[in-house]
Amino acid sequence: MNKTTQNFYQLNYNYITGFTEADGCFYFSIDIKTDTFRIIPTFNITQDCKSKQVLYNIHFTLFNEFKFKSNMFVKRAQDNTETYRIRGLLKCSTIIEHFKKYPLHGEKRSNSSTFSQVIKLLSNNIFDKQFKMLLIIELIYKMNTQGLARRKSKIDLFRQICKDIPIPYEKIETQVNEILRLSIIKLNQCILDPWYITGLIDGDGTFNISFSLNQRRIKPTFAIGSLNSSKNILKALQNYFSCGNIYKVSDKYSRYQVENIRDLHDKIIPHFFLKNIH
Ligand SMILES: [Ca+2]
Repeated sequence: MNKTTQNFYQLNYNYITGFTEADGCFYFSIDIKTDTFRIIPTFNITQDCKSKQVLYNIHFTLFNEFKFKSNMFVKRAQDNTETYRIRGLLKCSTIIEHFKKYPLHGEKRSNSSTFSQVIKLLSNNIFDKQFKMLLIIELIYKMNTQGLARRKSKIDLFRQICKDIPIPYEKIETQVNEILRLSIIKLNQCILDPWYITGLIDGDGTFNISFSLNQRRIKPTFAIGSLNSSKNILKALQNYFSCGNIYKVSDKYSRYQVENIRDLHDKIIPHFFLKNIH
């Protein structure tokens, strides 16, 4: 890691991918005016304010910039978080290039791929403008939009585009299925880069020490959770560290956990001496 001017650090690219797997998000905002609307590709990573330096370093590494526009980092006082936000076609194309070279491994991989397909559609003229917008809206609404309040329903947007012309549902579906066929990626057992693991754990991992007065013991735990749809990552972590267990927490969620002191001492801790957390 090279220290550069102004205290910014060049991060490892795989670290950025791991960190995004934990806390990043790809989506499109739709800026609606009375007669028209604009589709704005957006890439976000949200962190607790005390870790905001990592966000600055991510931007520095991806864009080689250390002068930031004020709208690039958004503070939220309610939960004391800061969001790194990259918006627009040009900058998001740089983001896509990064994830092509250093791919995600979990469910977000399909999201980043759909994100890339929509950006491709936005930038080319294969379809006529109206049909292109219908396709893009359909794809956007199919993407993972957890936590995003959509102000308008998909059908309302379709109507706004088509006005009095019937909405060509069948044609949209056929074309969208064709596009999605390219972006749905089977999530297999994967081999994780060590820096990716550090990024992932920096974003979502926990090191915890609990005290049990009844049993008179201190129990250290290392854990990281994920949606079941990305459970392949937990399996890959278990393989990488060759220790620990995977527990099903709920129908949607699982957790990889290491509690054995020897394993923590011999396998988990040494990893972070070599590939340290930021
Ligand atoms: Ca997190």
